Amino acid sequence: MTLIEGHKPITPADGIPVWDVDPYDEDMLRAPETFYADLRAKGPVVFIPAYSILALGQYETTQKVFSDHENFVSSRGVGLNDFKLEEPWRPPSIILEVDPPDHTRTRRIMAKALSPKVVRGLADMFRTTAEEIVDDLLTKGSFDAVTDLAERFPVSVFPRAVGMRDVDQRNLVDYGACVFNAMGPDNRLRRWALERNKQIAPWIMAACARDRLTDDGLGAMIYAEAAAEDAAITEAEAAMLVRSFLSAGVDTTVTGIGNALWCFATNPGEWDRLCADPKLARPAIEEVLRFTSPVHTFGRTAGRDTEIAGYPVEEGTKVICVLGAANSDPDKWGDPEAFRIDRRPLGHMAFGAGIHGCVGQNIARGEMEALLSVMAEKVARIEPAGEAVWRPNNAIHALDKLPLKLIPK
Ligand code: OVM
Repeated sequence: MTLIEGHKPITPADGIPVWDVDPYDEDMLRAPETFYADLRAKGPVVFIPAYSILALGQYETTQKVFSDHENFVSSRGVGLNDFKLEEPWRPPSIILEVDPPDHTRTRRIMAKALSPKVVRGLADMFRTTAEEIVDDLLTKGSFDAVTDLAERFPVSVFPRAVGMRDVDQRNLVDYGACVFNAMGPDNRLRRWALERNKQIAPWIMAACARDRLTDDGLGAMIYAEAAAEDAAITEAEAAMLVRSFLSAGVDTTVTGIGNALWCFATNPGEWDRLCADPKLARPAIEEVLRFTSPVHTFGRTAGRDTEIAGYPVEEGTKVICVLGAANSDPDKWGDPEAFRIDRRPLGHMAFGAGIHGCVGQNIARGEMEALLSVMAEKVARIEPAGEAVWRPNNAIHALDKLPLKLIPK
């Protein structure tokens, strides 16, 4: 059988709309809003022949399929490659790219290391670091908020939380970008990722080793699980779970923070509201996540013959869940194109849904809250100082450049 993008080509069931579109076109990835709207308008499920995949963008169907780990598995990869048919581009993640019961065992360990209690213990360090960085930026004129703030803050606090001895901003951010680009088709972005990964992967794996981690971080907590009596994981698996921290915990929060700054720079009235009522920091974060969907697309594979919205779906079908489209579905959200920090968008899909829902979401929120709260105390206005440029990625909707100037209170 000839594979397409590393998976079995499918014949869509009668009645599923066929759409001749490339969701991974770089212009589309930079400005996805019309793609999101068109995808939703075509129906609950659409067939895209260019990649022989199904795509979902309406909130209800996307949420249902994404949470249905029994019919739509992760163990065959969450990108377009079917791990059952083709060699994965890197050793698969032992939490992301697995199903129960394997998933249950590793998920429990990661959830413990990333619990609300652990995150509360990091709050002071997050705040102090945010103060240092914001104070420094307030002395500058304009700066690039992508490198100098959105990257700098998480790269200052997250490796420290993990207990990393080796920190390299470029390698850490690029590794996340590689992981997410690798979820897409064999395009320029994915080919870049596979090349860049050759340089970074040895550095990443070395940085995950027990002796490259301090005794008091999240990494040490994972290794302690491997050292315990009746340990649930091996030491090699501990290294793989630390790799998951670095795969999923840097580029995602960098993107969330960059997107938050963009939201406020382009909606100064909402910044005024946050400054007037700092308790809005938490709901504001949720609205940033809904409004910009840092992870715009995530995949699943039909593990057996099943159905979507009443249409039969054959085993082996790759399904892309367009989280950005679900998060802007007018059937779910009133006036979805408006950025309103007091919206409280319960049920947004930015962290996914179901048993694979982001295990790091507490720490991600903790980082964003620390930074936004400190800025709300010190910064009167977040002013654009040039054109914002988006950076295409097969799974992440992130900025490439965001020139800003901060006006002190
Ligand atoms: C992992 C991993 C990588 C990318 C994303 C992710 C969003 C997890 O390596 O476990 O979750």
